[in-house]
Amino acid sequence: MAAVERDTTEMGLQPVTRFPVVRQSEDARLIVVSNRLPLTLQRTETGWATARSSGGLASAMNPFLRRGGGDWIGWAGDAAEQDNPERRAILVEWAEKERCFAVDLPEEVAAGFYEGYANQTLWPVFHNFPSQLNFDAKSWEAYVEANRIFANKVVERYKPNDLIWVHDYHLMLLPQMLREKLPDAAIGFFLHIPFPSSEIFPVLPRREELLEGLIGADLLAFQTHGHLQQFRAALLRVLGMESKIAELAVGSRPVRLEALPIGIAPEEYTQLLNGDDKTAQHYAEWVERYRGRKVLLAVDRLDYTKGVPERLRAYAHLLRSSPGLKEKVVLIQIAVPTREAIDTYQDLRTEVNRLVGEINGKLGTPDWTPLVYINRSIEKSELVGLYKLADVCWIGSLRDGMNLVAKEYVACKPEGDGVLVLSEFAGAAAEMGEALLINPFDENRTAETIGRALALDEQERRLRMTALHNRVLRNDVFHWGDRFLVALQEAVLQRGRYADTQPQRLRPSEIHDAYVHADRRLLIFDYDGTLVPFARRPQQAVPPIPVLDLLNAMAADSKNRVVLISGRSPENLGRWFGTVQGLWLVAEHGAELKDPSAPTWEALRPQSVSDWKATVMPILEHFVDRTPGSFVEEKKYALVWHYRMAEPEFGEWLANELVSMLEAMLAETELRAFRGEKVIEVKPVWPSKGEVLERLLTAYPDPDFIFAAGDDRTDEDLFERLPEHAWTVHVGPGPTRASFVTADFQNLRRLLTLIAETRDARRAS
Ligand code: ADQ
Repeated sequence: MAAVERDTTEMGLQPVTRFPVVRQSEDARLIVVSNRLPLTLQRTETGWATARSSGGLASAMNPFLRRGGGDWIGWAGDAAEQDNPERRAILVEWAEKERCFAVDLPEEVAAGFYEGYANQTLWPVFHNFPSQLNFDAKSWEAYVEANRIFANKVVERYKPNDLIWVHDYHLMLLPQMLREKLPDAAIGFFLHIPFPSSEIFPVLPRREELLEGLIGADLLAFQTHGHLQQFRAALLRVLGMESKIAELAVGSRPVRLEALPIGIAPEEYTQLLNGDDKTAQHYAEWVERYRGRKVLLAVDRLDYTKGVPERLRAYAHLLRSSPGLKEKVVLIQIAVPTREAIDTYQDLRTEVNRLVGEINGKLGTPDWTPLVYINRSIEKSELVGLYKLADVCWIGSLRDGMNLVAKEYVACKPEGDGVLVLSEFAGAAAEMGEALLINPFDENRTAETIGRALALDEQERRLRMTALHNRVLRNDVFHWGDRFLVALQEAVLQRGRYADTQPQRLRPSEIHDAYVHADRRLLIFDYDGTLVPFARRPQQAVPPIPVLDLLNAMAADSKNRVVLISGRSPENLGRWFGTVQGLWLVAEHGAELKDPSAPTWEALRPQSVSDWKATVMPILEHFVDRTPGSFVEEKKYALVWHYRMAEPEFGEWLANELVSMLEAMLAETELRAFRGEKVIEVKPVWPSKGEVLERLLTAYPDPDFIFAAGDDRTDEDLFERLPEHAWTVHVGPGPTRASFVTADFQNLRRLLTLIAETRDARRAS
C-alpha cells in the first residue's frame, strides 16, 4: 500500500510521509511506546547531556518515525535528580524538537522494572536461558508500576483515532492496561525478541498476567512464524486459549496475529558507504593496516545471548586447527557494554576479557594480533567502514529475535562481495537462507564453516550475497513498519465484523411467533449442556422425564422435524431416545444418523477406519494415570478423555499439555484433538454438525422455520452453515456465531415448553 505524502517543504520543514492508511482519517497520528527513546539522558561531570541510545529497537524505529512522523514515548534513561532544572529543560527540548516524550520513573521502580523483572526474568527466559532467571516479587511490582506509569503517559497524549504502537518485552502489560482506559483505541504490539517454546515459557513467574496483558492489543506481531507459533502454544498451555494461525478471539474481540520480520533503513548505511569522508578515511586506513589478511567481523551488544565467548572459542579452535591461517586472518570483535549493573553481564565481561587475553597471548606473534577487541560503542562511520572492509561477518547469537547486524552488513555489500555466517538461532536465519548457517553451540563445525567462508570462491560468494543484498533492500524497515500499521488498522476494522454479529438475549415471544406461523419446521438440538446440565460421568446423563416429554411433544407435531445431534455414541442415543416417536438422532457429532422410519443407523462415511485407536489409547491412559478423577470413554469413532472430576486447575493444565502433544502427533493424519467442556476428544475431522445439515436438508427440504440450539464449539459449525433467517441459540457463556444467547439449559427448556404447549393449545382449541 502506498504511503500518503504530505508536502511540508514550503514551510521549510523536511517532507513528512504519514503512515499508510486503510481507513483514511485526517487526524490519525502514530504514538510509539517503547522502554527507551532514541535519546538518553546522561549525567556528565558538569551536569546533564543528551546521548543517542544504542540497540536494535532504536536503530530500527528511529528512521521509520523520522520518515512518517509521530510521537515517541519512552523512559528518559536515568532516574536521578528529577527536579533538576537543567535536566527538565533537556526533556522539554526533546518533546518540542524531536517529539520524544520522556517518562520519568521513580528510582526504585526503574531499577526493579529494568534491571529486575525485564532483564533478569523476562530476557533470559525469552532467550531460552531459564537457568539465568532471577525473580523477586518486588521487581514484579516495579514492572507492573512502570507499565502503569507508561499507560498514564499514553492516555495523556492520546486522541481518538490515534494508532498506539507498543514495543517489546518491557511493556507486555501495557496493551491490556490501555484497553481498560481506552476501550476503542487501536493498539498494536511488536515483540523484538524471540518468543520462547511452550516448554520454557511456563517457568516464568507471573506468566498468566503477561499473556493477559498482551491480548489487550488488536494486533500482536512477532519477528518470525516460529515465534508466533510458540506464542500460540503458550497461550493454549497457560491460559487454555485456542487460536487460529492468524487470529485469536478474546471474548468477542478479535486479536490479529502476524509474523513481521523487522528490517533496516539501508540508506543510513549506503549514504555513508558512498559519500562520507570520515567513513572513507577509516576504510582507507584499515585497508592499509590489514593488508594481506582476511578480516572477520563481529558486532554485538555484550550480552550472553549473542554468543561472544562461544565465538572466541570457535575462533581459537579454527586457528589451532588451520595453521595456514597464521598471520593471514584477523577477527575484529566489537562489543558494546550493556546492562552492566546486572551480575551476569559482569561475569560475561570477565570471561570475554580472559578469552581475549588467552587468544592473543597464546596464538599471536610479534607481527600479528589475531583478535582485535573493542569494548565500547563505535561511531556509525567506523561501523560502516568495518562492514565495507570485512570479508566475513560472523553472527553467532545463541538466540536472537532478528539480528540487525546481519542486515546492516549485507546492505554494505552492494558489489555482492563478502560472506555472511549466521547462527541458525537468530530470527534473521528464517529469511537469510543464502548465508552460511551455523550452530554456535558446536565449536568444531562453526570453526569449519568459518574456514569455508574464508575460502569460498568468488562466484558462490557473489551469488549468495547478491540475493541477500536485494532482499535486505526490498524488505526494509519502512516496508516492515507500513505492514504493521496496515495490519493494525485492518485489525481494528475487523472488530466491526464481530460487533455486527453480537448475539442478543433470547426473545422467546419473537421465536414463538415465528414458530406459530410456520408450516415446515426443522428443530435441531444438542444434548449435553444444552437440554441437560453436564453430568459427572457420561452414563449418568440419562434424560429426565421432562426432557423426554418435551421431545415427544415436539416430534409428534406433523409440521415438525426434530433432530437431536450429540457427541454421544449411537448405542447410547438409541437406548435413551429410541422410544421418542419421529425423533431423528445424529451420533458422534455427525458420524452416524438414524432416520426414525429406518430400522438401522446410517454411517455418513462407511469406509472410515478406526485402527488409530490402538496408538492413541495408551497416551490417553497415561494421562488418566497422571490425573486422578479422569477417565477415557471409547466411542465408535472417537476416544474421549474426560477430566470433569479432576482438580480443576490441574485438569486444565494437563488438558493443554495433552492437546499440544496430540496436535504435533496427529498433524499429518485426518485425526484432531478437539477441546470440549472438560473433555479432549480425539476423532477424525470429517464428522461435523455442519456437514450433517446437508443430509438433513436433503431429507427435509425447504423448511420455513429453522431453530438450532447448542452450547459448544461443535455447534458453532452448525450455526455457521445455517441460513441467515435461522433462529440460533447459544447456551452458556463464551463467544458464538449464534444470533441469541441464553444463560443455561433451564432458560432454553422454558422456551421449548412454550413451543411444545403451542401445539397442545391448538389441538385443544
Ligand atoms: P538488539 O539485541 O540490540 O536488538 P541487534 O538486532 O543486533 O540487537 O541490533 C543491534 C544494533 O546496535 C545494530 O543496529 C548495530 O548496528 C548497533 N550496534 C551494535 N554494536 C554497536 C557498536 N559497537 N557501536 C555502535 N552501534 C552498534 C533487539 C533484538 C534483536 C532485534 C532488534 C530489532 O534483540 O534480535 O533484531 O531488537 O528488532
